[in-house]
Amino acid sequence: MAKRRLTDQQKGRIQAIQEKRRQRLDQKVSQSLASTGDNPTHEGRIIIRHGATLGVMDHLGKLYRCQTRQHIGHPVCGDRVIWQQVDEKSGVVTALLPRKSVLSRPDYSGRHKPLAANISQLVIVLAPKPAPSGYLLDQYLVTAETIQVPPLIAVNKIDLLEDEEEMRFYQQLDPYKIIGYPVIGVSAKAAHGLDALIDRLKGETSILVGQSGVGKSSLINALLPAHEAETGRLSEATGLGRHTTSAATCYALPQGGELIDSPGVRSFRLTDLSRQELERGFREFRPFLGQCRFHNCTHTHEPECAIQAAMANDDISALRLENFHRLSQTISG
Ligand SMILES: Nc1nc2c(ncn2[C@@H]2O[C@H](COP(=O)(O)OP(=O)(O)OP(=O)(O)O)[C@@H](O)[C@H]2O)c(=O)[nH]1
Ligand SMILES: [Mg+2]
Ligand SMILES: [Zn+2]
Repeated sequence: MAKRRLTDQQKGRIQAIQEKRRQRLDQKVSQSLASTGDNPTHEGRIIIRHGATLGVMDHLGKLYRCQTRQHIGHPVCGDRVIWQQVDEKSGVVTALLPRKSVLSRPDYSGRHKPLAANISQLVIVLAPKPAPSGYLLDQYLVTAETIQVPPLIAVNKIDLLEDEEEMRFYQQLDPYKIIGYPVIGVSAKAAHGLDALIDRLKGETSILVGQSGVGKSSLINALLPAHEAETGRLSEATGLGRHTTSAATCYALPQGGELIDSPGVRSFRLTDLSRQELERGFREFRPFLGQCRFHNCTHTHEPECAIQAAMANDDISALRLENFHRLSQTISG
């Protein structure tokens, strides 16, 4: 008991010290926001964003805790920026460079907020446990199609499945494989299938997305033996503590490529999407779009519906069409 209390006390003290240090750093950076005028500018990469604080990496791989000027937009993990050094550990971001892609996610109010930028691959992580939830996979795939970032479906925790269960799990994904989405099986715990995953990550900036608990951070751990050291370095540079899973965080892979860990979701709504975008987000619908008798066909009950006909012809799976209908009820456009 006594020992436990002491530990809690120590923890509190450490937290207080960290908080003070954070405040001092913030103060210094705020003061310097006004006074970096002539400091040399550098190009850098946002590795993590936490509130208003950014972890910026310079071209040598050194991390700086930065704040950002108000007017430049909302830099996020993966963004390329221009920044000015304030002191040996901190700086100010002064410009956001153009993005190749951006992945957004609705916040609690339903407004889309950027989560990561300049990604070239969306790795959707599924697992037998927690079981895949409804049409979350379809939502991610629609997102990938809309932002034009190719997806990869990664089934993690295959160590939990016996042969037959494994087969059944993959069978659920057959409709996705048929329409061209790559599916791979891995186990972060048993270090299984990691080479195939690494092959697909090489040369890409990939983000791991999926339900909370499917093992995104565990995969990062398995792929990055130096991960612990890296998070330590990150927390030191940003003063954000060791647990960075609450924010998207970018890691460099030893084999080449970058991997972004992102906080898990339970579900999200594609509120910002138009009906047309949703239709195009189901890639196998595309050859049939515009061919229904009615231009505003909902593909449910209308006569001469090309989508319904394609389903009857096995060109569109009943499951995907059902998920489309469920999703079309959630969008505003
Ligand atoms: N059996 C098994 N368990 C795993 C595997 N990968 C991860 N886990 C376990 O699953 C749990 C969740 O793993 P995390 O890596 O924290 O999951 P996450 O997706 O990062 O979760 P959030 O950060 O909440 O989004 C942990 O208890 C892991 O030990 C795996 O391949 N096999
Ligand atoms: Mg995590
Ligand atoms: Zn139709």
